[in-house]
Amino acid sequence: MDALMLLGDEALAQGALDAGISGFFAYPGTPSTEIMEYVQRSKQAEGLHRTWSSNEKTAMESAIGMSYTGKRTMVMMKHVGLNVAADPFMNSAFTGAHGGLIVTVADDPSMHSSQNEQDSRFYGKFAMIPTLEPSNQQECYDMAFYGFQLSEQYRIPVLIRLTTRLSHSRSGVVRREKLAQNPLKKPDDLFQFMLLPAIARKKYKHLIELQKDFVNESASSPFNSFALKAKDYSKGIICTGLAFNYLNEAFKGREIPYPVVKICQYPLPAEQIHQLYDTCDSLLILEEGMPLVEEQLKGLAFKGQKPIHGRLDGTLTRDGELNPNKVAVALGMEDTYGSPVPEIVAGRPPMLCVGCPHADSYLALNEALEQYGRGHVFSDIGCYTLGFLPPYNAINSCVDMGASITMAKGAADGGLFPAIAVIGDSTFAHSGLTGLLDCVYDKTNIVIVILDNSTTGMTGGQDYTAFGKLEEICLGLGVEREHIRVFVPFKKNYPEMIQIYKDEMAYKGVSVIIPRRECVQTLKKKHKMEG
Ligand SMILES: Cc1ncc(C[n+]2csc(CCOP(=O)(O)OP(=O)(O)O)c2C)c(N)n1
Ligand code: SF4
Repeated sequence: MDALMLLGDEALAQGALDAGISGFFAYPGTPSTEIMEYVQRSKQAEGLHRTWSSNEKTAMESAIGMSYTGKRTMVMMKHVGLNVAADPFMNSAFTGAHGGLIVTVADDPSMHSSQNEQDSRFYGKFAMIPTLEPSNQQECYDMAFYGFQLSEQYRIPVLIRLTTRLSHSRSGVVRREKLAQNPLKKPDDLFQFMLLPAIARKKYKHLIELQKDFVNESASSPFNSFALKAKDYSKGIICTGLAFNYLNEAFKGREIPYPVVKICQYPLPAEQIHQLYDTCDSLLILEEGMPLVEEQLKGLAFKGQKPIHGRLDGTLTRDGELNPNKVAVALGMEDTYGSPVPEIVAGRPPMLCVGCPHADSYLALNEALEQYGRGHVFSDIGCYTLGFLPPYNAINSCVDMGASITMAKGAADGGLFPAIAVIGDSTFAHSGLTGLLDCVYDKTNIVIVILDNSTTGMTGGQDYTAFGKLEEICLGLGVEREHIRVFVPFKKNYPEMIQIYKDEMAYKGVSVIIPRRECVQTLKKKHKMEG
């Protein structure tokens, strides 16, 4: 079969395409975005579902719906997206799958572009479903085949957890024989997706019964390995996902003197871990992300008789991603970290692009708010979050997608005046609509600024579902027509923009202001494509 040089994200996408998938559902978010972008570029994917969803919850539910039809499907998101999709995700462990259902979540340890560094393996454990964690790009590809097979065999969703370095690094991937798509076939059991309490209780018992099968699958998984015979038993090593690569890098010729258990499929294969514990003087746990395995081992079972080293005792940093150097130091080897960055190298904080429309929207807003001082603007997540930094210093919060409107509402309910929410157009489509409806229902005294740059700028310029419909949506949700104001954010328009901000602050009710001008980066891309 032919080989391709692929990012981890792309390898998983190509694996799913070759494994007979019928549809992808996703909302963009680093480091998962490239999965859908690859599928959207792929000729092989023509005719499959591959457009962006409004948010991760709608994407997850659509994937459950496609699984209902017997077809194979995958839903993709970044780690915090799984919080948004948590309700259908957790319940999908109860409904189970019909057609193969893979939930792919890309985590971002070290928070290169995220609000937190939560570890999605905990969600896999929480939902009690099989979880796969590739250690290289080939495994990303192969796990798509294996994940669908496991999902269809046990009628259960399978979680695949990626991390930034693997998602965004490239390696050769050998392809397999392609599988055909599944035909349309409704579930044999028409109660399968019906979670009324009486049915859900039975489903929970079934899920509990499946756990021993999932452990057995982990014990015989092609992605787990148990090298229990070794030269030196002073240390036994358990490593998960990408950490396996770092471990191999630490030893010349990949000759590791210690016994090694490689875990890329969960739940944990308990028996093999017990064997490792019994034969070694101590354990070292190398896992990318939070100490999920280490915490389980340090639980009651082993009563701490032998030392277990990892992130919890400071052998490795408690937070942040691993790297070959951190792993080598944890193994007692020399610290080969490069020399410190010289002082002459200045830090370069991220900035809005020159000519960004958000810059003008903020500068005019600052002027309109001058008499009130700082502390009135609740923002959200997107390029416009950079309005926090100088020279704008324009916003005061960024918590999770959609929180701008609802936090400003809560603050207005608490008596803050003026209460301003600033939200991007894609973020508004993702999770701003229901917050706006709350404001309309309560006649909240609030000004909501929807920054319309015609794209999802922060993640590289994807389409979004409310494009071209913002005014109609606001009208439909009950905002009065005369309090939906649109302007073009340009320096020459500042007097008009400031006046509009002031007028709407003076109005005691719900106002929506839409500064509308395209992102200069997407505009550049368009011009380039047009030649
Ligand atoms: C729940 C969740 N999903 C996805 C993301 C990744 N993400 C951050 S901001 C953003 C959207 C930004 O687009 P928009 O609101 O249009 O603002 P812009 O960047 O274009 O200014 C996305 C997808 C996230 N942080 N949280
Ligand atoms: S990518 Fe677009 S929206 Fe983001 S900072 Fe640059 S111009 Fe502004």
